[in-house]
Amino acid sequence: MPYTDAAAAKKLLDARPNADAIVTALKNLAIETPSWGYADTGTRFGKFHQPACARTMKEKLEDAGVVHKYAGICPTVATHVLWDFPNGPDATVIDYAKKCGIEIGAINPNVFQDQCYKFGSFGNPNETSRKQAVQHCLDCVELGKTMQSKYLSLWFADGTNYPGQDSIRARKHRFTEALKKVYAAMPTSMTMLIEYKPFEPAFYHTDIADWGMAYIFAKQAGPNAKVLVDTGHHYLSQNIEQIVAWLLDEDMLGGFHFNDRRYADDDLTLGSIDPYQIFRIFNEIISFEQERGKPATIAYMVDQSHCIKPKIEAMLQTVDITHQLFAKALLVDRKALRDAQARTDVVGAEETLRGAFLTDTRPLIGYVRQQMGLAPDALAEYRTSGHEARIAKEREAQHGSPSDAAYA
Ligand code: PSV
Ligand code: MN
Repeated sequence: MPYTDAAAAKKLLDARPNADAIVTALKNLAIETPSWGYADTGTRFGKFHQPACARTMKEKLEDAGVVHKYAGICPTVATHVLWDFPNGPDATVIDYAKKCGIEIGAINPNVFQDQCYKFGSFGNPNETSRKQAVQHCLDCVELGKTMQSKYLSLWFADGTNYPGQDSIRARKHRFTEALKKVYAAMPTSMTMLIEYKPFEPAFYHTDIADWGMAYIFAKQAGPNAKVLVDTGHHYLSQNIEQIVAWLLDEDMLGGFHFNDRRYADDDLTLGSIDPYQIFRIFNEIISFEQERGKPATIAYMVDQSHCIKPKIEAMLQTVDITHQLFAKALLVDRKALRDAQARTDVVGAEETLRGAFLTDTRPLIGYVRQQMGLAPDALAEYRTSGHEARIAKEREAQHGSPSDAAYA
């Protein structure tokens, strides 16, 4: 069993001069899971209901707590305000989260669902709509204060669907003005994350289409505003690790929304399609951190809502894959890489990276997890626990079949 292969873990670590630092980094990795990843979701064509899915905020917190209990590295849960607090702010959430062994992470305002956002939120030509969007974000800052959240995570569905529909520059100016207003209300303990996306739901232009636009808005807002990279929000073949390297170098990388995709923003499990891409992203981060001699402040968050995989299992699988890929990047022989680069030994440099990527890090993950007092293989442990069947039964008894339930 790879996760319990102690000899393989020892061999991996013995070969590294920085073995202790590798183990510490693996223990300290923190991955935030999304509340919306526990609720029933689907595609725009329909939903396939799961009896074990979370119907209420309490159940979402319970599920995030279970993921943290098994994974050991998911101490926070991101909240999507309108989906989680449909009746307005609820201060009891913070205590219930604690009871579940977790804390509230990023606060995600929702300025895309209301009818008034048909033509946008911060970019909308209609002042009333813009005001409503700004007010909602200001309310989210207040909610964040109550929840002791460190992040206000902003994503906008804004854009236009047809050429000529609106002035691209006027929309840019409206955005700057609104972002500044929200930023001004944030406490200094809070970081504003600005997410970009090249298309969807707007299909001619998106107001924050790429990292450069997010960077400019963040710079205009203030020093505690950074760029959020959602791995699914890029055109196919885009070099995401280069974006990450540049943002790190400019001290503008705030966080990630992790997911994988085959075509567009597909919400697939991280690393299920292209694990080498995620490895290369982590490689840039670890290379930066090791050169600086200290960790970068990056919010690692999952943004996946699975429609056919069981939610908790999918989240545990995601976190395990992330841990493994992070470990692979930690195993890169930095000196060998630097030397090969200095010699312009292209093959040698690439083989150094590939060697680390091809290493089976499951024994190392198992070893670290056991040191943390956890079972070596989180997913296997969960799958044999009977938890999924238990909550399915309990939740159906409480709420009825998911197809009849009112989703909160
Ligand atoms: C939009 O596609 C996005 O990536 C944003 O982060 C949203 O907040 C999230 O998905 C949930 O819909
Ligand atoms: Mn996202």
